[in-house]
Amino acid sequence: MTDQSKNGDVRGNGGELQQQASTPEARLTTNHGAPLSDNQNSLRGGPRGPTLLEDFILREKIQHFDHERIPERIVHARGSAAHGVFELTESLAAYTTAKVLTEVGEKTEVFTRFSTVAGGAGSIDTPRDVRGFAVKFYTKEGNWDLVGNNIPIFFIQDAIKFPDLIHAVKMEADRGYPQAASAHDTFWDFIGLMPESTHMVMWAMSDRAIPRSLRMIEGFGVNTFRLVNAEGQSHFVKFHWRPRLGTQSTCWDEAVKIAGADPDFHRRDLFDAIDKGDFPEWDFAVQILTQADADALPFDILDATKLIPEETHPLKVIGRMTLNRNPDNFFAETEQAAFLPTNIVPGIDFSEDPLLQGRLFSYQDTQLSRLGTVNFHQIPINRAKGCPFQNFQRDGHMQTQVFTGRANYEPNSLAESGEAGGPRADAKGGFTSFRAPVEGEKARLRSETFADHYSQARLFFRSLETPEQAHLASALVFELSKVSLEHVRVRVMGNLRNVDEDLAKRVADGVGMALPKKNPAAAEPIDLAPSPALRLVGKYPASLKGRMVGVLVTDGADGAVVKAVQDAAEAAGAAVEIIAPKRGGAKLKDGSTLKADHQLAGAPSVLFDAVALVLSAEGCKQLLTEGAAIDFAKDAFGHLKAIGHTPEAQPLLDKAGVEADTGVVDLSNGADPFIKPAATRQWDREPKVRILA
Ligand code: HDE
Repeated sequence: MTDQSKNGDVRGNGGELQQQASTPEARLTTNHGAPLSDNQNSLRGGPRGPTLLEDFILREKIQHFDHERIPERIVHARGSAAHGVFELTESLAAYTTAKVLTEVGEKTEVFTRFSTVAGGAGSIDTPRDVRGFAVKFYTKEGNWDLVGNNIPIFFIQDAIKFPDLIHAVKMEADRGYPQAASAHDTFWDFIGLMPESTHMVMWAMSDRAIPRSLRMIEGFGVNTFRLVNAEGQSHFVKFHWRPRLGTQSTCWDEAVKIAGADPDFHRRDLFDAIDKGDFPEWDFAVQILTQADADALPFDILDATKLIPEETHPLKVIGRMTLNRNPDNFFAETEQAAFLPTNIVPGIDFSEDPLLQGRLFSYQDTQLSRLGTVNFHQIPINRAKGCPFQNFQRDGHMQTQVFTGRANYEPNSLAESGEAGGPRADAKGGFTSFRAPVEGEKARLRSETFADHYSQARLFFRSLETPEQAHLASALVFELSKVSLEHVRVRVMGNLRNVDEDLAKRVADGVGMALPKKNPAAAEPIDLAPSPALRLVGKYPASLKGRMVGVLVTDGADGAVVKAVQDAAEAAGAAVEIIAPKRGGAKLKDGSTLKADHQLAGAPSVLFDAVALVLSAEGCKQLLTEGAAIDFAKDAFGHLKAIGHTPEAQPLLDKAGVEADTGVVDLSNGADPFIKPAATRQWDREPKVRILA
């Protein structure tokens, strides 16, 4: 029973307060606007009697809840997104009429969604996986969606293999696992049987597939597109995103541990950075090729398993994207965002890449089952914002537009009698397909020019720095060791021998198997000049900008050292968080209390890019029996991070097996010497902490 008090609030039987609205504007209503008097109790026949079917308020609320979920994306289900702006800095007017690429200084609103591919919507952020990098530009000429990845190539050459690829990588059909992992039989079975996937597998096994932050990944349009200029001439184009923060990856062991410590690691990182005004930025760049340039390539520009080395075809930076606003509502925006490669604007066109051609059908189609209606373009996040959209498409589920008048067909002459006649096609400014010549017999064919599956896989491996090569080899060892079918391992290894004999030997040795015979290659691989741009290590300057330093502080610690680390790290562009054995903070040497951002057990060092241990002698002694503290130091060392420390922390470092090196810095001489190693991983340390293939 409820009891109405004087101020209008209602108390339930347990005496709990039920908040009441005091104005019509503040009051709860049903979906249809009827005001509610009670949001705590359903309508019952007597205080202990049955709930009545008549309770339309209960039924509406529960029924809405029952239908809250929509089917998740079949791929790229797990994603995080942000709003932002794209600013063009250099015009491509010689190549295209697209306003978004020709009006220098123009700021175009964007919505960008990053994603993993294989896992479900509730899976972890840090599996070994490709990352989606989808950008919706709300241009003046309609939405342009550049639906790319953080890897410039793809597994397959023809869209007809996509369902097979995805079935193979997702959880196995009978057992429903593994979730968000490629290390299992069916994935490697498919890969071994599909030599064209070898190049992409190199990338997927590289450190690119275990990024530290979504703010630190490159993006690629992957497929070849066309730019079409005012004269109707076409150039091929590849699109690239370059993170201003540089790239950074995790160690595999670190990625695995982050998954436990914070499954939302990337989502939180992106949200927090934007929330505090540290807006991530990417340069936007293009590679432009004439038909003659394309013909001179040693591979087919229409083959999505190939990249165009930027050493031979340099990138031209033409703009910048800044992500500066978090979504207000995850479901309404991030979940309902529908990216479509078919969303292009006049002046941009498709190539005949058979992978892209299949994508042109798939994305529109999948929205129908995911969002349930042909009117998904009317959902606010999907609406064209930069210009009106108007046509004679009508009705359908969830139609939200209220059309007036009789004009729902074209041609019509209604305007002749004074009625609104509706929009018309624009022969000059409207979208015109490039008049690409088409010839040949109708057949299910793969062009001979798609036959070389290994040269670029070799190019990629040989372009990497030594630690990256070792990580790639070790990732292959890890993944193949999870494969239970021996013949699958043998076949994959037989393909690898076409890539690089040394790599194949290292992997076979790591797995503990004999090196099998080389598989026959459809086209003998050739040696291409290495492309340093494919590396991660050393490609961008070392930086602490946008990174996170974790400072572990105990009671009795010297506050001046904490402050020195904080000041130096913040001056270098990093954020600093304090970790203490108790959430309430640490009582410092001078008697003051330093507030903590985290309790030690909930903030392992995997969540930080560099760490400092500012401990008192007594504090250190206590931590010697705290596993979380020992792991904190041990993992920071194992994950090649810089460790700053007070001399009093030495017993903990010893217990954690931390050995002296240039990345382990005594803070007695100030925090500055800690900053340089903190801005990078200590690659030299790696042979001391793990056996790599
Ligand atoms: Fe996708 N892909 N894809 N894909 N893809 C989807 O569309 C598909 C491919 C990519 O944040 C789906 O709306 C086919 C390449 C991203 O919402 C689906 C083929 C590249 C996203 C689909 C490919 C991508 C998707 C699932 C082979 C890099 C997430 C949900 C022909 C250039 C976008 C959806 C977001 C999503 C189909 C290959 C990138 C099923 C058939 C290559 C970033 O339509």
